[in-house]
Amino acid sequence: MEQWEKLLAPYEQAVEELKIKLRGIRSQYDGELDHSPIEFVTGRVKPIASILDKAVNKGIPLDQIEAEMQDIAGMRIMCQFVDDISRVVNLLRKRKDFEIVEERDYISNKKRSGYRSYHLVIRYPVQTISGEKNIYTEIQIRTLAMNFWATIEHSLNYKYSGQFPEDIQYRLQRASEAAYLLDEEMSQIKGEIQEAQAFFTRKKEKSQDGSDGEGTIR
Ligand code: 0O2
Ligand code: 0O2
Repeated sequence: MEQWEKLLAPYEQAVEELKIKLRGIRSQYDGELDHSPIEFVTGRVKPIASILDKAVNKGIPLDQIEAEMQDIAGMRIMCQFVDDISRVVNLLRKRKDFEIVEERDYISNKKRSGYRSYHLVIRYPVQTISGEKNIYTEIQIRTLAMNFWATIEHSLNYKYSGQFPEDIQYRLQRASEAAYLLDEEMSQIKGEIQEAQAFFTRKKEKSQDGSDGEGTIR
């Protein structure tokens, strides 16, 4: 157990640091009163039981886990609109605090299950008392609709151990298509939605600071 704690400590640190950094992108857009391509960010370190299950399923020897399992540290970035995803990817490609080592586009190439998301694998340097340690972290970038589908499918997957009854399989495929259509529809009225959101943000500011929401104090 002590060895697990030691192994996972840098991953915990990476997740906490990346949460602050990625949430910071959102705050910067909010500060500029500009539409943020990031809606919210979550992160987790994979539970030990899931690491062990995956190692067995993929035939990864325990002493190779760090080199071969790329999602012990996992971040998720949720976006409102599909084209926000490429904006986020471009922002991440420009960063100097980590290196992107792999990109998997499950949006252009949806998985057979119906899963859609954009995945990046990065090498993130964590500063420890014994020096710098570069660890893999997986960043999943998806819309709220993609996230809704993936979360539900993940729970059902757990319940049925990946062997879905035919009717559930069919419903999940239909739900995946519905999530795709929802994203398409929202993209069509994106301008309208953003205008409304900007209006309400200004209105909120106005009621908070007594200004007219355009930076003018009355
Ligand atoms: P479960 O049952 O696994 O869903 P904060 O207080 O906001 O700083 P906190 O409370 O640690 O941070 O939570 P955060 O970061 O908002 O979200 C953690 C949850 O996000 C986890 O739930 C995961 O479900 C999910 N999550 C985020 N990123 C990933 C990822 O890359 N892969 C997977 N599988 N899940 C992710 P819990 O708490 O582990 O519960
Ligand atoms: P968790 O922590 O339970 O989410 P593999 O890891 O073997 O599945 P690969 O190629 O190493 O495959 O990685 P991939 O497919 O790029 O990303 C794996 C992660 O993406 C999964 O983590 C899920 O979080 C997510 N994912 C991939 N396919 C699906 C899918 O069909 N449905 C759902 N809901 N999520 C998916 P894990 O390993 O399941 O861990």
